[in-house]
Amino acid sequence: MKKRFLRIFLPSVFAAIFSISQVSNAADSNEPIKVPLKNWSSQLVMAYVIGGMFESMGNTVEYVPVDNQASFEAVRLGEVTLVHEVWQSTMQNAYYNAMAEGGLIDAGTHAAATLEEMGVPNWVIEKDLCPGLPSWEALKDCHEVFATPDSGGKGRWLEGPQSWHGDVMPNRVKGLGLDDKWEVKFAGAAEALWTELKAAEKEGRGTIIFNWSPNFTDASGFTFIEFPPYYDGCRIKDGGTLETTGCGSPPGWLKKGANYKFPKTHPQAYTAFSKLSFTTPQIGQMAALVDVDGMGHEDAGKKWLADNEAVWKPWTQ
Ligand code: TMO
Repeated sequence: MKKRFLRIFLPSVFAAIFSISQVSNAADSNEPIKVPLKNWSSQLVMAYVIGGMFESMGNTVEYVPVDNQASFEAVRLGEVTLVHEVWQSTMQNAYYNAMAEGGLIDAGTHAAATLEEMGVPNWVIEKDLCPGLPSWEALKDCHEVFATPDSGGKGRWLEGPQSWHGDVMPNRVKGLGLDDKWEVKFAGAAEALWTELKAAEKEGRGTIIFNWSPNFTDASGFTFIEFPPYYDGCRIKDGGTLETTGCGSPPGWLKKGANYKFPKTHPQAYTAFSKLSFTTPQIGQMAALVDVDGMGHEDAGKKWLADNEAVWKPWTQ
């Protein structure tokens, strides 16, 4: 009697419970979702934004510091679950290599388009410190305005950390025939670029730095220099020559990627991550909370979530 009761009634009891609460979706695993922490502000704040979004859905999150270029292999191997800011111009090779090796999947594209390029704060143009900017050709005649005590009379071309792009900028300066007038210096970290922006403005001298968009400087006023257009193979490391390596940076997309198991182990979180898409102003705001307002990355992520529920809540439902 008892057995028969269980056999006949239990399945219908379960069916009733599930249909009443409409829990027809598969539940996420209790295993933590591993979110990478890298070394620039928007990536770090967005890590806490996405982690907080997963937590609001009942998931656990673990934050894992990773080297940017190594992070794509780490996703492939499942050491981190996802990457949320894949910049086409500097990361697509590592991203597609990890995909071709098997284990990293494309998890969609943000609304924001990207550019990583040398440029000047707008006041350099407004004060006409280098007539002809933003065309690169203007740099032939105004290097003195950009000289610093450490640049030996040449203009200082402040590139990001060398680990970001290797020899791309020294090669570009040579390729454009600017190497007798310009000296490439590498910043130790992203923060050194923002320190330089502030110092140059205070001293009223010209400055040229490597920068990117989306970033907090979209709102504060920054103009990218227009170089000869990029094409596949123009750079020396891609088979180009001194004649072609003067090319600028390519505009690009901003993608997401995930370990191939993520949709299966955490279908709800993966669905939200796949839907998630940030715009240029949203990513700029995330960076500004840290680089303009001086907040810590984690607090900035919490603030952004609190201020923007209407943006992210729909992705989790
Ligand atoms: C770290 N960056 C946004 C320049 O690729």
